[in-house]
Amino acid sequence: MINFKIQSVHAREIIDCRGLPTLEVDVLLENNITGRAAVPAGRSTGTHEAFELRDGEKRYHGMGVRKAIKNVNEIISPALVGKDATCQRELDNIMRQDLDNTPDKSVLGANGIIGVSLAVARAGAAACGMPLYRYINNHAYVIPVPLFNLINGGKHASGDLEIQEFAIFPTGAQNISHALQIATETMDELAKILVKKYGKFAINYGDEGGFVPPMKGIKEPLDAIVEAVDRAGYSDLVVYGLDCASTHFYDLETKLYHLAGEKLTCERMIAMYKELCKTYKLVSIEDALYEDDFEGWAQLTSELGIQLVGDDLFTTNPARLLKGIQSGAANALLWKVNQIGTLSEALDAAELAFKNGYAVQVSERSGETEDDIISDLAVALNAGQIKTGAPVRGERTSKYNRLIRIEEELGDSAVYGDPNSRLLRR
Ligand code: 2PG
Ligand code: MG
Repeated sequence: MINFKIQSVHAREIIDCRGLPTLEVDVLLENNITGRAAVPAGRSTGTHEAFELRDGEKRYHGMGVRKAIKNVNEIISPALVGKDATCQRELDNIMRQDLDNTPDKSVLGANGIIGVSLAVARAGAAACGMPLYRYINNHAYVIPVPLFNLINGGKHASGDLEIQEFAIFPTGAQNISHALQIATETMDELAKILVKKYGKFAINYGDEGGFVPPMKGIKEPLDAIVEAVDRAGYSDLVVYGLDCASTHFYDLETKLYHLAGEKLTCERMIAMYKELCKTYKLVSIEDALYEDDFEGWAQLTSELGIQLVGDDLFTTNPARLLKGIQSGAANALLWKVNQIGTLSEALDAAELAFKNGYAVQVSERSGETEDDIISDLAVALNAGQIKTGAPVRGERTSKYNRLIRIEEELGDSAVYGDPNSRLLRR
């Protein structure tokens, strides 16, 4: 009889890719098996995300997470000791309902809770002798198409671009290794184009490993990326995506978007996106409009006909997603586990999305660690798409390299990309 009982839960403070503190959690079972997970952090966060508890003290300029750690070690741990690690939902419910009991997990801190939730999943999988993707879904087989973010703007970069992410989707690649080859060769070509046109500082990296050239607007970066793809010889295999993170250039008082020197209404934003879709092979736009403008989103969704992903709009929250479904806002969910704070709730959000014909794009945060858990989760969901930055820097490559291993493990049963996705139809 296998013993799945939790012996201890222990959190420690580590640092993320921006040099900011975050939590790493170890869940130790009585059979000496450990599950470990590290917690990512956003920078262009949505207002409706679960509460991230920071110390607000002198050390690390207020960004320490010792209070969240204390909550894990002194409140969550005693409540979970002796419980079965494979009862994920039960354990998540103990944390969110019995111990925290706020809608945004503001008593204990969602950063602590999600760390425990993910470490519990890893411990359960390890105790069952299974890879995490298989433990979560016995029918997991889809290797996600990566959305490689090659030019960084918005809050992820110290440049002038308001749009946060300019990305390529190698939808025509044969497998994940081929997708990575396409992305890195394209990045190489892009570097040459940027250095030639803007000088050597143009290829400094932003938060997600993409370049930060001194460009403006939307077309200038898109043109450079399209040219790079062309020079690399992959025009037939690549389509394009944006994360506009538009809430962060939206003026709440005037209700106007401040973009590339202009002040745009919602209608003009939609018209602009339509124009862009005529010029570029754009298949996916994330956070094209303000996070609370469900009406504008519904209009956008009915007019555009491409994948429209809700990130700050939904914050992986089943209640907000339901509102979106009912109002016809967006047709895809950006899926970030730490936005909601437990794995079970995040899985509920994904299920709700799929049931209603919404796509799910699994995503990293701009503040990541080397933890590669989202790769397993993306495969577990058969989501067909993952967004985890440029194919450089350890906190991004850890995810891509994990996908290579999973694809190898799945062998002939692996399928690259979801054949039913609207991404592959354009
Ligand atoms: C986003 C994310 C990840 P952040 O907006 O989609 O790319 O950024 O983690 O800063 O919220
Ligand atoms: Mg986003």
